[in-house]
Amino acid sequence: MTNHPIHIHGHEFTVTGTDGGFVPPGAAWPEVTVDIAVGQMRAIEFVADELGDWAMHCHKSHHTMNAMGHSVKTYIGVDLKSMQKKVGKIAPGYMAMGERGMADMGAMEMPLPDNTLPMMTGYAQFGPVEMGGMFSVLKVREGLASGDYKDPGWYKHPQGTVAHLVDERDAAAAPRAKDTLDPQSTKVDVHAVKPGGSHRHNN
Ligand SMILES: [Cu+2]
Repeated sequence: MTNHPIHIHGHEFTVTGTDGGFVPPGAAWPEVTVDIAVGQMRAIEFVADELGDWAMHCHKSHHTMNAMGHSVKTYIGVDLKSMQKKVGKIAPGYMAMGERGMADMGAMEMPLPDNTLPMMTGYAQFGPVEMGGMFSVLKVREGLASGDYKDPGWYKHPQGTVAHLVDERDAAAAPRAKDTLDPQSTKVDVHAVKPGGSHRHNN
């Protein structure tokens, strides 16, 4: 019983409906996140024209990282070894998790207590999907028929568009600031890229 700021990647949408019905076109507003209170409904509309697999999810991180328990903290970046040891003394078998995000949890697929939904599960093409709960994947493809909800499979990224680790031996030496510095001068060349320009929300 809480509100859910629902967010999609890759597209802007228009909020076109509330519980009172569809709003007049002039009153619809552009968004990428719409907060939905308890018991509320919102209609959103957008043109799905950015090809890819896009996250559609609640923007409260604990709603996508556990079974929506509001008193559970996230532990990203925290070294939990000593805590695991201490808690393990009174609760044998206790597992501290979550310090590296939730991929470990997604990969584990451990047995669950009765009447409990999995915190997260499922793999995508790059490994475990690190979100669960109020999270889905929006698959935008060319040529999908209207009303065709068959799974089109994972998006085939055009060659050269997927980030990957570069082997240090193959990589050219990264330029360092000192290489471009005149030792006699205190001037430094700075190259800044101003964000914006395009208003696309597709990262
Ligand atoms: Cu939520």
